[in-house]
Amino acid sequence: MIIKKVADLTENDVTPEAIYQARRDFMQGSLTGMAGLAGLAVSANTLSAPSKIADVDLPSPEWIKQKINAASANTQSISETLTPYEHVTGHNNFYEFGYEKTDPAKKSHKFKPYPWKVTIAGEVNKPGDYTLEDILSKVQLEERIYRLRCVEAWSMVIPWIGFSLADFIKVVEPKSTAKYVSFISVERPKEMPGQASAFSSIDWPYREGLRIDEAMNPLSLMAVGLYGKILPNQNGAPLRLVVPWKYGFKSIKSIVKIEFTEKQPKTTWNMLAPDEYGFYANVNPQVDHPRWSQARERRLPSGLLSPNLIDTKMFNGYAAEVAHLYNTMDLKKYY
Ligand SMILES: Nc1nc2c(c(=O)[nH]1)N[C@H]1C(S)=C(S)[C@@H](COP(=O)(O)O)O[C@H]1N2
Ligand SMILES: [Mo]
Repeated sequence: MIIKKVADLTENDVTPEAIYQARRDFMQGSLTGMAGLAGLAVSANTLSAPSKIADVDLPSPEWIKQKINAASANTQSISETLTPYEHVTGHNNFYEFGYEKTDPAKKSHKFKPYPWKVTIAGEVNKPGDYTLEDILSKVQLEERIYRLRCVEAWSMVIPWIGFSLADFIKVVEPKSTAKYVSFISVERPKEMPGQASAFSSIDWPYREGLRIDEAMNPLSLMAVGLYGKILPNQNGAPLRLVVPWKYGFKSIKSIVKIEFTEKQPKTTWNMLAPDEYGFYANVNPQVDHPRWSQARERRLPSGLLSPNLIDTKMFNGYAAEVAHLYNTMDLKKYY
Protein backbone atom coordinates (compact mmCIF):
# COMPACT_ATOMS: atom_id res chain seq x y z
CA MET A 1 0.00 0.00 0.00
CA ILE A 2 1.23 3.48 -0.85
CA ILE A 3 1.76 5.54 2.28
CA LYS A 4 0.51 9.07 1.78
CA LYS A 5 0.96 12.07 3.98
CA VAL A 6 -2.10 12.71 6.12
CA ALA A 7 -2.65 16.01 4.34
CA ASP A 8 -3.17 14.08 1.09
CA LEU A 9 -5.74 11.70 2.48
CA THR A 10 -9.12 11.59 0.87
CA GLU A 11 -12.16 9.49 1.68
CA ASN A 12 -10.95 6.94 -0.86
CA ASP A 13 -7.75 6.31 1.06
CA VAL A 14 -9.40 5.55 4.34
CA THR A 15 -11.26 2.44 3.34
CA PRO A 16 -14.61 2.01 5.08
CA GLU A 17 -14.45 -0.87 7.49
CA ALA A 18 -16.90 -3.19 5.78
CA ILE A 19 -15.56 -2.68 2.30
CA TYR A 20 -12.13 -3.52 3.57
CA GLN A 21 -13.51 -6.64 5.18
CA ALA A 22 -15.29 -7.64 2.00
CA ARG A 23 -12.11 -7.10 0.03
CA ARG A 24 -10.22 -9.28 2.48
CA ASP A 25 -12.85 -12.00 2.15
CA PHE A 26 -12.47 -11.75 -1.60
CA MET A 27 -8.75 -12.24 -1.37
CA GLN A 28 -9.45 -15.33 0.70
CA GLY A 29 -11.66 -16.54 -2.13
CA SER A 30 -15.08 -16.28 -0.53
CA LEU A 31 -18.26 -15.17 -2.24
CA THR A 32 -18.83 -12.28 0.17
CA GLY A 33 -15.95 -10.42 -1.41
CA MET A 34 -17.55 -10.17 -4.83
CA ALA A 35 -20.11 -7.61 -3.75
CA GLY A 36 -17.46 -5.83 -1.75
CA LEU A 37 -15.30 -5.41 -4.80
CA ALA A 38 -18.20 -4.07 -6.81
CA GLY A 39 -18.69 -1.57 -4.03
CA LEU A 40 -15.04 -0.60 -3.81
CA ALA A 41 -15.43 2.70 -5.58
CA VAL A 42 -16.50 4.84 -2.64
CA SER A 43 -18.83 7.41 -4.05
CA ALA A 44 -18.12 11.07 -3.57
CA ASN A 45 -20.46 12.79 -1.19
CA THR A 46 -23.41 13.63 -3.34
CA LEU A 47 -25.61 15.22 -0.77
CA SER A 48 -29.00 16.57 -1.59
CA ALA A 49 -29.79 20.26 -1.25
CA PRO A 50 -29.94 21.57 2.32
CA SER A 51 -33.34 21.15 3.90
CA LYS A 52 -34.67 23.67 6.35
CA ILE A 53 -34.63 21.97 9.73
CA ALA A 54 -37.85 23.72 10.72
CA ASP A 55 -39.58 21.91 7.85
CA VAL A 56 -38.33 18.47 8.82
CA ASP A 57 -41.32 16.39 9.90
CA LEU A 58 -40.50 12.70 10.08
CA PRO A 59 -43.38 10.27 10.66
CA SER A 60 -43.58 9.57 14.38
CA PRO A 61 -46.18 9.45 17.12
CA GLU A 62 -47.28 12.78 18.57
CA TRP A 63 -46.20 11.85 22.12
CA ILE A 64 -42.54 11.53 21.19
CA LYS A 65 -42.52 14.79 19.24
CA GLN A 66 -43.90 16.50 22.32
CA LYS A 67 -41.22 14.93 24.54
CA ILE A 68 -38.50 16.08 22.17
CA ASN A 69 -39.91 19.59 21.97
CA ALA A 70 -39.90 19.73 25.77
CA ALA A 71 -36.24 18.64 26.07
CA SER A 72 -34.09 21.08 28.01
CA ALA A 73 -31.66 23.11 25.93
CA ASN A 74 -27.94 22.48 25.78
CA THR A 75 -26.04 24.38 28.47
CA GLN A 76 -22.36 23.64 27.78
CA SER A 77 -20.50 26.16 25.69
CA ILE A 78 -19.00 24.79 22.52
CA SER A 79 -16.73 26.72 20.22
CA GLU A 80 -17.02 24.37 17.26
CA THR A 81 -19.43 24.84 14.38
CA LEU A 82 -22.28 22.34 14.17
CA THR A 83 -22.14 20.02 11.18
CA PRO A 84 -25.08 20.98 8.93
CA TYR A 85 -28.21 18.82 9.21
CA GLU A 86 -27.94 17.55 5.65
CA HIS A 87 -24.48 16.17 6.34
CA VAL A 88 -25.43 14.65 9.70
CA THR A 89 -28.34 12.88 8.00
CA GLY A 90 -26.80 12.32 4.55
CA HIS A 91 -23.36 10.88 5.37
CA ASN A 92 -23.84 7.85 7.61
CA ASN A 93 -22.46 4.50 8.60
CA PHE A 94 -25.34 2.07 9.10
CA TYR A 95 -24.40 -1.14 7.35
CA GLU A 96 -27.87 -2.60 7.88
CA PHE A 97 -28.85 -0.31 5.01
CA GLY A 98 -25.73 -0.73 2.85
CA TYR A 99 -22.00 0.11 2.75
CA GLU A 100 -22.07 3.46 1.00
CA LYS A 101 -22.22 6.64 3.06
CA THR A 102 -25.39 7.69 1.22
CA ASP A 103 -27.14 4.28 1.49
CA PRO A 104 -28.69 4.80 4.95
CA ALA A 105 -30.45 8.01 3.87
CA LYS A 106 -31.54 6.49 0.56
CA LYS A 107 -32.54 3.01 1.70
CA SER A 108 -34.05 3.36 5.17
CA HIS A 109 -37.55 4.54 4.21
CA LYS A 110 -39.18 1.15 4.77
CA PHE A 111 -37.91 0.92 8.33
CA LYS A 112 -40.67 1.45 10.93
CA PRO A 113 -39.23 2.52 14.29
CA TYR A 114 -42.56 2.97 16.13
CA PRO A 115 -43.81 1.33 18.26
CA TRP A 116 -40.55 0.15 19.85
CA LYS A 117 -39.49 -1.89 22.84
CA VAL A 118 -36.17 -2.71 24.46
CA THR A 119 -35.51 -5.98 26.27
CA ILE A 120 -33.52 -5.59 29.48
CA ALA A 121 -31.80 -8.82 30.49
CA GLY A 122 -28.98 -10.35 32.51
CA GLU A 123 -27.63 -9.24 35.88
CA VAL A 124 -30.38 -6.79 36.88
CA ASN A 125 -33.17 -6.73 39.44
CA LYS A 126 -35.71 -5.40 36.94
CA PRO A 127 -35.39 -7.30 33.67
CA GLY A 128 -38.17 -7.31 31.08
CA ASP A 129 -39.51 -5.58 28.00
CA TYR A 130 -39.69 -1.78 28.25
CA THR A 131 -41.61 0.22 25.67
CA LEU A 132 -39.92 3.38 24.43
CA GLU A 133 -42.75 5.38 25.99
CA ASP A 134 -42.12 3.68 29.33
CA ILE A 135 -38.37 4.37 29.15
CA LEU A 136 -38.88 8.04 28.28
CA SER A 137 -41.35 8.46 31.15
CA LYS A 138 -38.56 7.57 33.61
CA VAL A 139 -35.80 9.89 32.34
CA GLN A 140 -35.20 13.54 31.40
CA LEU A 141 -34.53 14.55 27.80
CA GLU A 142 -31.90 17.20 27.14
CA GLU A 143 -29.89 18.53 24.23
CA ARG A 144 -26.16 17.72 24.17
CA ILE A 145 -23.71 18.84 21.55
CA TYR A 146 -21.00 16.23 21.01
CA ARG A 147 -18.18 15.58 18.58
CA LEU A 148 -18.52 12.23 16.77
CA ARG A 149 -15.19 10.82 15.54
CA CYS A 150 -15.40 7.84 13.19
CA VAL A 151 -12.48 5.39 13.17
CA GLU A 152 -12.27 6.18 9.43
CA ALA A 153 -10.86 9.62 10.37
CA TRP A 154 -13.84 11.86 9.64
CA SER A 155 -15.83 13.70 12.29
CA MET A 156 -18.90 15.81 12.89
CA VAL A 157 -20.40 17.98 15.64
CA ILE A 158 -23.99 16.94 16.36
CA PRO A 159 -26.68 18.41 18.63
CA TRP A 160 -28.34 15.28 20.04
CA ILE A 161 -31.52 15.03 22.07
CA GLY A 162 -31.31 12.23 24.59
CA PHE A 163 -31.05 11.06 28.15
CA SER A 164 -28.22 9.99 30.39
CA LEU A 165 -27.65 6.24 30.06
CA ALA A 166 -26.73 6.14 33.76
CA ASP A 167 -30.22 7.39 34.69
CA PHE A 168 -31.87 4.52 32.85
CA ILE A 169 -29.39 1.96 34.20
CA LYS A 170 -30.37 3.04 37.73
CA VAL A 171 -34.02 2.34 36.85
CA VAL A 172 -33.29 -1.31 36.00
CA GLU A 173 -31.06 -1.82 39.07
CA PRO A 174 -27.94 -3.74 38.03
CA LYS A 175 -26.64 -6.36 40.47
CA SER A 176 -23.06 -6.25 41.74
CA THR A 177 -22.25 -9.04 39.28
CA ALA A 178 -22.99 -6.71 36.31
CA LYS A 179 -19.52 -5.74 35.02
CA TYR A 180 -20.40 -4.97 31.39
CA VAL A 181 -23.36 -3.73 29.38
CA SER A 182 -24.07 -5.30 26.00
CA PHE A 183 -26.22 -3.62 23.33
CA ILE A 184 -27.90 -5.31 20.38
CA SER A 185 -29.35 -3.62 17.29
CA VAL A 186 -32.56 -4.56 15.55
CA GLU A 187 -32.57 -7.34 12.96
CA ARG A 188 -35.24 -6.82 10.29
CA PRO A 189 -33.93 -7.95 6.90
CA LYS A 190 -37.30 -7.13 5.27
CA GLU A 191 -36.83 -3.47 6.16
CA MET A 192 -33.02 -3.36 6.06
CA PRO A 193 -31.53 -4.16 2.64
CA GLY A 194 -27.98 -4.46 3.99
CA GLN A 195 -29.09 -7.30 6.26
CA ALA A 196 -31.01 -9.00 3.48
CA SER A 197 -27.96 -8.96 1.21
CA ALA A 198 -26.37 -12.40 0.86
CA PHE A 199 -23.03 -10.63 0.42
CA SER A 200 -22.87 -8.92 3.79
CA SER A 201 -19.82 -9.93 5.81
CA ILE A 202 -21.38 -8.86 9.13
CA ASP A 203 -22.89 -11.48 11.41
CA TRP A 204 -26.19 -9.74 12.27
CA PRO A 205 -27.43 -8.31 14.54
CA TYR A 206 -24.87 -5.53 15.11
CA ARG A 207 -23.66 -5.61 18.70
CA GLU A 208 -21.62 -3.38 20.97
CA GLY A 209 -20.66 -3.13 24.61
CA LEU A 210 -19.25 -0.99 27.39
CA ARG A 211 -17.73 -1.62 30.77
CA ILE A 212 -20.32 -0.72 33.43
CA ASP A 213 -18.30 2.28 34.67
CA GLU A 214 -18.10 3.59 31.09
CA ALA A 215 -21.85 3.13 30.71
CA MET A 216 -22.41 4.98 33.99
CA ASN A 217 -20.18 7.92 32.98
CA PRO A 218 -22.30 11.08 32.72
CA LEU A 219 -21.22 11.59 29.08
CA SER A 220 -22.82 8.32 27.88
CA LEU A 221 -26.03 9.31 26.15
CA MET A 222 -29.04 7.48 24.73
CA ALA A 223 -30.27 9.60 21.84
CA VAL A 224 -33.82 9.82 20.48
CA GLY A 225 -33.37 12.98 18.42
CA LEU A 226 -31.01 15.42 16.75
CA TYR A 227 -31.28 19.06 15.75
CA GLY A 228 -34.41 19.30 17.88
CA LYS A 229 -36.22 16.66 15.80
CA ILE A 230 -36.79 12.94 16.19
CA LEU A 231 -33.88 10.74 15.15
CA PRO A 232 -34.03 10.00 11.41
CA ASN A 233 -33.92 6.29 10.48
CA GLN A 234 -30.41 6.64 9.05
CA ASN A 235 -29.09 7.93 12.39
CA GLY A 236 -30.43 4.99 14.40
CA ALA A 237 -34.11 5.60 15.10
CA PRO A 238 -35.73 5.44 17.47
CA LEU A 239 -33.03 4.90 20.14
CA ARG A 240 -29.23 4.78 19.83
CA LEU A 241 -26.18 5.05 22.02
CA VAL A 242 -23.73 7.98 21.79
CA VAL A 243 -20.33 7.54 23.46
CA PRO A 244 -18.47 10.67 22.36
CA TRP A 245 -14.96 9.75 23.58
CA LYS A 246 -14.92 6.50 21.58
CA TYR A 247 -14.78 5.82 17.85
CA GLY A 248 -18.19 6.06 16.21
CA PHE A 249 -18.68 2.32 15.78
CA LYS A 250 -19.27 2.02 19.56
CA SER A 251 -22.33 4.31 19.21
CA ILE A 252 -24.72 1.49 18.26
CA LYS A 253 -28.00 2.34 16.54
CA SER A 254 -31.61 1.13 16.79
CA ILE A 255 -31.13 -0.76 20.05
CA VAL A 256 -33.57 -3.59 20.90
CA LYS A 257 -31.73 -5.30 23.73
CA ILE A 258 -29.51 -4.24 26.63
CA GLU A 259 -27.96 -7.05 28.63
CA PHE A 260 -25.91 -6.75 31.82
CA THR A 261 -23.14 -9.35 31.92
CA GLU A 262 -20.26 -10.57 34.04
CA LYS A 263 -18.03 -11.16 31.01
CA GLN A 264 -16.93 -8.76 28.29
CA PRO A 265 -19.50 -9.06 25.48
CA LYS A 266 -18.74 -9.73 21.83
CA THR A 267 -18.75 -6.66 19.60
CA THR A 268 -19.31 -6.54 15.84
CA TRP A 269 -16.13 -4.88 14.55
CA ASN A 270 -13.92 -6.71 16.98
CA MET A 271 -15.42 -10.00 15.76
CA LEU A 272 -14.74 -9.01 12.12
CA ALA A 273 -11.21 -7.66 12.47
CA PRO A 274 -9.81 -7.99 16.00
CA ASP A 275 -6.37 -6.61 15.05
CA GLU A 276 -7.97 -3.38 13.87
CA TYR A 277 -10.94 -2.72 16.14
CA GLY A 278 -10.67 -3.27 19.85
CA PHE A 279 -13.34 -3.48 22.52
CA TYR A 280 -12.30 -0.13 24.05
CA ALA A 281 -11.92 1.93 20.85
CA ASN A 282 -11.14 5.14 22.71
CA VAL A 283 -10.30 7.99 20.34
CA ASN A 284 -6.51 8.26 20.59
CA PRO A 285 -4.32 10.26 18.20
CA GLN A 286 -1.25 8.40 19.47
CA VAL A 287 -2.45 4.91 18.60
CA ASP A 288 -2.75 4.54 14.85
CA HIS A 289 -5.06 2.18 13.07
CA PRO A 290 -2.89 -0.51 11.42
CA ARG A 291 -3.70 0.95 8.01
CA TRP A 292 -3.86 4.71 8.65
CA SER A 293 -2.92 7.46 11.06
CA GLN A 294 -5.41 8.57 13.71
CA ALA A 295 -3.51 11.83 14.39
CA ARG A 296 -5.88 13.96 12.33
CA GLU A 297 -9.43 13.89 11.07
CA ARG A 298 -11.56 15.45 8.34
CA ARG A 299 -14.23 17.58 9.98
CA LEU A 300 -17.32 17.42 7.78
CA PRO A 301 -18.30 19.07 5.56
CA SER A 302 -15.03 18.37 3.84
CA GLY A 303 -14.15 18.31 0.17
CA LEU A 304 -11.17 17.67 -2.05
CA LEU A 305 -10.28 21.36 -2.26
CA SER A 306 -11.00 22.14 1.38
CA PRO A 307 -10.44 18.89 3.30
CA ASN A 308 -10.85 20.72 6.61
CA LEU A 309 -8.25 18.62 8.44
CA ILE A 310 -7.92 19.13 12.18
CA ASP A 311 -5.87 17.47 14.90
CA THR A 312 -7.60 14.61 16.70
CA LYS A 313 -7.74 15.11 20.45
CA MET A 314 -7.11 12.49 23.14
CA PHE A 315 -10.45 10.89 24.06
CA ASN A 316 -11.93 13.11 21.33
CA GLY A 317 -11.49 16.13 23.60
CA TYR A 318 -13.22 14.54 26.62
CA ALA A 319 -10.10 13.58 28.62
CA ALA A 320 -11.14 15.64 31.64
CA GLU A 321 -14.33 13.61 31.94
CA VAL A 322 -13.08 10.10 31.13
CA ALA A 323 -9.28 9.71 31.37
CA HIS A 324 -9.61 8.44 34.96
CA LEU A 325 -11.49 5.37 33.69
CA TYR A 326 -8.29 4.13 32.04
CA ASN A 327 -5.64 5.19 34.59
CA THR A 328 -4.09 1.78 34.97
CA MET A 329 -4.47 0.59 31.37
CA ASP A 330 -1.98 0.43 28.51
CA LEU A 331 -4.04 2.10 25.77
CA LYS A 332 -1.82 0.65 23.03
CA LYS A 333 -2.74 -2.81 24.22
CA TYR A 334 -6.38 -2.06 24.97
CA TYR A 335 -7.15 -0.17 21.73
N1 LIG B 1 -26.40 -0.84 14.23
C1 LIG B 1 -25.39 -0.10 13.77
N2 LIG B 1 -24.91 0.89 14.53
C2 LIG B 1 -23.87 1.66 14.08
C3 LIG B 1 -23.27 1.39 12.81
C4 LIG B 1 -23.83 0.34 12.02
O1 LIG B 1 -23.38 0.05 10.90
N3 LIG B 1 -24.88 -0.37 12.53
N4 LIG B 1 -22.21 2.15 12.39
C5 LIG B 1 -21.41 2.82 13.44
C6 LIG B 1 -20.41 3.73 12.92
S1 LIG B 1 -19.04 3.05 12.17
C7 LIG B 1 -20.50 5.09 13.09
S2 LIG B 1 -19.25 6.14 12.62
C8 LIG B 1 -21.73 5.71 13.65
C9 LIG B 1 -22.26 6.74 12.67
O2 LIG B 1 -23.38 7.40 13.20
P1 LIG B 1 -24.16 8.46 12.29
O3 LIG B 1 -24.45 7.79 10.98
O4 LIG B 1 -25.37 8.84 13.05
O5 LIG B 1 -23.21 9.62 12.09
O6 LIG B 1 -22.74 4.76 13.91
C10 LIG B 1 -22.30 3.52 14.47
N5 LIG B 1 -23.42 2.69 14.85
MO1 LIG C 1 -17.42 4.70 12.15
